[in-house]
Amino acid sequence: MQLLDDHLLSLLAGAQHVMVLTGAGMSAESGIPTFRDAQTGIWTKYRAEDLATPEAFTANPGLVWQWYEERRNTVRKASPHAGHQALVMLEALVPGMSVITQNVDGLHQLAGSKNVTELHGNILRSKCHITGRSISADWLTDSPHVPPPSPYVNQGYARPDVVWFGEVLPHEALAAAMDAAGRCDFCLSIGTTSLVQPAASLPVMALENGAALVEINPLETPLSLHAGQCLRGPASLVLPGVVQQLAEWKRDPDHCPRL
Ligand code: BV8
Repeated sequence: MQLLDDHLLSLLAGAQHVMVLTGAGMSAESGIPTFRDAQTGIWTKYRAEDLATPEAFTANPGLVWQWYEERRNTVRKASPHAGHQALVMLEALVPGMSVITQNVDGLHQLAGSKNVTELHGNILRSKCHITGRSISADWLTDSPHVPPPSPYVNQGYARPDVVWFGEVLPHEALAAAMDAAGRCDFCLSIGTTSLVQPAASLPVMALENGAALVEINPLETPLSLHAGQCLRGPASLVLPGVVQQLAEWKRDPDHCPRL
């Protein structure tokens, strides 16, 4: 497995704040299809980007709700993999770390990461599509309707508490992410095509603020040419390797002389 080069490893060892941006590729090895993966079953004739929109929900709330129900079932069965666990260990090895995720599956929190910002919401939460008020799971399971009606307003429906294309991101989440991008001295971009905005701009902001950038992705992305190093492998293998390198580096007295 590809290793972080010594220069970048020394920067990571000395980093005061690491920003980790993750995308759908981070969850792929937990069994959650990425947005690039072809849709399966009855969904083959739809593109994910077309279903994840307010227009699709307005046009056919039942269809969009059903698509999310099937994705929720996949998420409920998924577990964090060694890459998620490695990020939990990394958090213990560096003074400050922010996990900024585009994913809506909650796997970073399930793995034990403490400082997680969900840019695009969470598929396991639902809200009223008119008022935006949170709707409890009990209300949803008791309802025979698809989608369940909102408990708050007539003509309201339950919808997933995620950010659809064309919708603005939650202000607090975006502010936290931009703060992390402005403060970090090391950025890891993992499992993202770096195409969806404004998330894709965060590693670029980090670079502009002088941070070192490493990309972890089996494939090239538009961000690759800006990265100090691209580790071309799956997150579940590459991340544990990087964390092991860092732990060994920190144990070596030549690198971190005892005070
Ligand atoms: C916004 C939640 C302001 C939902 C998601 C026209 C009108 C309005 C807006 C736009 C417009 N044109 C462009 C925009 C902006 C738009 C955008 O960026 N569009 C793209 C398509 C160009 N953005 C927005 O709309 C955002 N809001 O801009 O608001 C605004 C408002 C109104 C008008 C103007 C502006 C909102 C974007 C959020 C959308 N919601 N998710 C849901 O999940 O259902 S995005 C969703 O898709 C994911 O969250 C994720 O962010 C994205 C998929 O991207 P990736 O995570 O990168 O994953 P992908 O599948 O693409 O690739 C997987 C990668 O992993 C690959 O690189 C692969 O190589 C790698 N990989 C695979 N296996 C592994 C691996 N890596 C490591 N290990 C492995 N094992």
